[in-house]
Amino acid sequence: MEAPDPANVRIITTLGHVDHGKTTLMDALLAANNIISHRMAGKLRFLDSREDEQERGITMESSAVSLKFQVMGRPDEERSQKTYIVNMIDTPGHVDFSSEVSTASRLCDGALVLVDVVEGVCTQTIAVLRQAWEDNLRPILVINKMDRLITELKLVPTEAYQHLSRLIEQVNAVMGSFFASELMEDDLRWREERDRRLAEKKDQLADEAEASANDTDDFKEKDDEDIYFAPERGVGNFAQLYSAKLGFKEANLRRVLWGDFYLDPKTKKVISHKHLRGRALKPLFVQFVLENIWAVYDAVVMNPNTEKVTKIVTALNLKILPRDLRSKDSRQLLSTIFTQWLSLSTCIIQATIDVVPSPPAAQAIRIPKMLYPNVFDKSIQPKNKLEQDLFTSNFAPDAVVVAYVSKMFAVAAKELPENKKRAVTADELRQRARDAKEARDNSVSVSETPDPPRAAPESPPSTALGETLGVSEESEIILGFARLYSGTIHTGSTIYCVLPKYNTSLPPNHAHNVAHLIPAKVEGLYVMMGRELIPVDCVRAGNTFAIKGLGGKVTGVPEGMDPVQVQDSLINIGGVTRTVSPIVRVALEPVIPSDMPKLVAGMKLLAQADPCVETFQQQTGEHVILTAGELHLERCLKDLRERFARVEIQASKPIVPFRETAVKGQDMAPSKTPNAARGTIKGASTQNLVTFSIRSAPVPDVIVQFLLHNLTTLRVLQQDGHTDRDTAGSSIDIVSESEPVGVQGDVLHTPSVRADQFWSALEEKCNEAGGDWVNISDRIWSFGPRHAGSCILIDYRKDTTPLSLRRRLSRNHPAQPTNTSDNNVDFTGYVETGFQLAMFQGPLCAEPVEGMAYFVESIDVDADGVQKEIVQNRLSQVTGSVISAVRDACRNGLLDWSPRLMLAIYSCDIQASTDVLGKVYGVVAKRRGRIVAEEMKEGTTFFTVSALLPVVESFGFADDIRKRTSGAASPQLIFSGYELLDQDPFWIPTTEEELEDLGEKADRDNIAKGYMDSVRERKGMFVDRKIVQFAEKQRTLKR
Ligand SMILES: Nc1nc2c(ncn2[C@@H]2O[C@H](COP(=O)(O)OP(=O)(O)OP(=O)(O)O)[C@@H](O)[C@H]2O)c(=O)[nH]1
Ligand SMILES: [Mg+2]
Repeated sequence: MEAPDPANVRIITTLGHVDHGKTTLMDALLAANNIISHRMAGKLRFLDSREDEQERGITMESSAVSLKFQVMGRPDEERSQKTYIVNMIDTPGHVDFSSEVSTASRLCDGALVLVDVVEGVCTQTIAVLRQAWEDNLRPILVINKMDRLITELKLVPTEAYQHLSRLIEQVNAVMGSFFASELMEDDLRWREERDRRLAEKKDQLADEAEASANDTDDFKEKDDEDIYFAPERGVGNFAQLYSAKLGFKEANLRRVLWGDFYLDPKTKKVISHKHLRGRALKPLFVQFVLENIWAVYDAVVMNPNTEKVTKIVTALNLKILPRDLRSKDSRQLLSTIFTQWLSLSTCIIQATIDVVPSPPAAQAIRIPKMLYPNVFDKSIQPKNKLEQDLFTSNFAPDAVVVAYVSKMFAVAAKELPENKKRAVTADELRQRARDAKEARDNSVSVSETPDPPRAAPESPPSTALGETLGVSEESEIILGFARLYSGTIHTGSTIYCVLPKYNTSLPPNHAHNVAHLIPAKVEGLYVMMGRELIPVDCVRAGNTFAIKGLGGKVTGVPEGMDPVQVQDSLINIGGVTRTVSPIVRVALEPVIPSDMPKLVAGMKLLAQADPCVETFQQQTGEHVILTAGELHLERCLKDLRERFARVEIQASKPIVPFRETAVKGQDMAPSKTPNAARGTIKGASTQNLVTFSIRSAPVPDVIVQFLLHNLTTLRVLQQDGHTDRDTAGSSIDIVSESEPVGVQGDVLHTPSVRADQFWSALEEKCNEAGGDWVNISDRIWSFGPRHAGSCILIDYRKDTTPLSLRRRLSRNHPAQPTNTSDNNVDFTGYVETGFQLAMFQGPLCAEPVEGMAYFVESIDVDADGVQKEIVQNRLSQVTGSVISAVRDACRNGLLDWSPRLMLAIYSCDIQASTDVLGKVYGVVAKRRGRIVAEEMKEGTTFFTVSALLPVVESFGFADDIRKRTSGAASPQLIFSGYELLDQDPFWIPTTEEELEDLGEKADRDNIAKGYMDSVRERKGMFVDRKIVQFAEKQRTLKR
């Protein structure tokens, strides 16, 4: 494909809720490019190339195509044909695959947001709109499945018009709420303000539009409400059709074709609602657009009438073969008529070209935001040549080559074009060997730079991985899916892979960076056409492409292979922000134990191919994968079995995270430490060298909520101050390297405050909570678990300057005064480690703790005793025992209150018709879920039911619902956080009544204990349970 002018390139993606018709829409565009036949368009779902995608009718992986279109210039420009290249990505709508959406939207400049006209705005619609907003994509709203209004809801045109306006208003309300939250304004106030402004403008606009429509001058558009979807911008097609007929200028007609505008039958002029004077006229949109479409449907489908159809066809001046006219297949006839009359692909492409900016224009806006996400200045000037090239999408030969690889994906080696065509000749093999050798020499020359010798990257690049498995026709090749932001990339050139953890503020040869900068050779470049890959020699900036030869997530830089020399060109455009955190964890095991190496290699490939999967080896030695949900898990297992590992695999039951916490119960047992406030635990290290007193208490809800919402901010804050903490060496990280950062099942919210406002906002919340919490924020020593959570360690000692995280992190403050003099050992770091340990694995079933505070009231050190230990070289025993004593104290402190488990909860919206509603309720109740809202969808017989469902009880839920309702209801489960299960797992009946009702142990009815014990059992912890009760009775039963 010859390189097109960058101004004629567009990169867009389809976004939308599951089943709203994205892949079907892509079919129509592919048909227009003659990739598939028109007849098959809509039936084939060409881009769903996986077998299971076709089977289930659900997209699971995003796929890309590059399409070429000849488009006539707009009337106001010169009327010449131009060739446009539109790079498109089709994304899945199911929430389990939303990581595919984030990776796709990172690469694109615009998005087709599809909304099913009947189902309206659904959960994923909102999620994808947010994604588009955050990634600065230009969205185009596509209201899809219009035929359902006619054939299913049987609306008349006027009703349909109202339905459409309501729908657009809903979508705009969603857009508006993002806008408002960006301004951090009060939501309600903003909404009222907008309504008022719109009402005011409506009258004024009506006059203007009315005047201008009847005017013969061209109207100049001014968009101040740029963020909203405005249908009047989308009716160009019709304006073009009718302008001549009605004698209006096209641009003017466009303005009034949507909205409360009417054609006065007498004067033949457009009037606004103000001049209606009670006449029952229909809006222009109804009269000229909807009624015509309805007429076609009526003649073809509802009341088939060949004569009428012929009339319409002649009136519209369409060329339909008589064979088609007489055909029994009314759908076919419909689509033939509409393709000719109102071509979907033309309309979509025209809109894309008009609305979505070209890569140079888009990058000028998007790149600064990507590079400086925390700078809110509107205009950021490029600081160096690299930024200059990036901002302008410069493809000149001297431009820096930077590509962003948003994801890695796997294709079977035999699918690659170079392997497809013919067998490799002996000559070529030799050439390949030579190439490979050269590549090796090249990479050696890289490490021969004067830098300190660096460790070879841990994991070999994936292609090498494929090779170790033996590249046969069978093996999988990992390709990178990328967009070139600047420069021109050639096959055979050498690039640097900048992995997500690369830190640009440090030099490339810094120990931290070495492992995150991997040189690689571009082995192949491809333009993607769905399942086809077309090899190309070079790709210019502003295009998406597939690249072979990479290991990880990269941005690349060519030539001049000394990393220090190219330091200025190395940037890290960053990882993909994840909207769902993987929550379902299973341990895997090959059926034949000797297949283990294959499984491990396969899991590595899987992790590269799907960024939302995390794979690692647990400390217990188990190989574990973490996935977003049940469906996602199924796909991963299938991929492992059939593509990546090719061995039979056994999966454990899904493991679901819990949280532990404590509340103030009604009648708690007496406090463990007599004569002290509840929760106080006194502890000591070996030989009482270090003694301490720590008081635990549940954190007030306002603070917990605030912290949970701002986990990301908290992490950012501490990352910035990270180097300080490293040197201070105050705390030891407790979890093995291989586990992913963060605690499993964290909910990642959009933070409500920015990093610089964090502490003052926290202070406010603390003061709101009152009591002990007033003015506490300066005494906060650490958060947990893993330094960012809702548990707080507070330095409450009276006699010292409190250790304050806030002060430690604030840049302009001098270093923390440490109370270490030369011969005094500072034990505070070990105290913190003990706290972190206890928060990471709580006392109930070693799950993370949420919402507990620990006030350190005293730490006393027997300095002389410690000196003696140092002399005898036994300090590490002391420090070790401090850690475990603090850990135990924190755990016991929690148990001193009334302990609780928290369950991971899915929220789900189920659309169900009235007749199956009862069954839906039954399934939800059986799985200990509860209904939180129920709403009738306007203008339909659908109910939208919102329910909450514990994740532990959710496996098989979607199938269960589908079965019980014969497929009428199909829920999507979205992980929404944790909810307290208000039951003490240690509760046992005490009163006589309870004993009588529930038996001595009541474990049947203690759900919390049930969950706790099952987790403990899994982890091999002690479980307090009698296996056989009433043995005699069982014997009698058997008889
Ligand atoms: N009535 C009607 N059905 C449609 C239309 N477009 C698509 N469909 C149907 O909607 C269903 C879903 O279509 P897909 O294209 O697979 O939807 P999708 O958005 O790609 O779904 P995911 O990728 O799984 O999120 C299919 O059964 C299509 O036949 C339309 O315009 N009218
Ligand atoms: Mg699809």
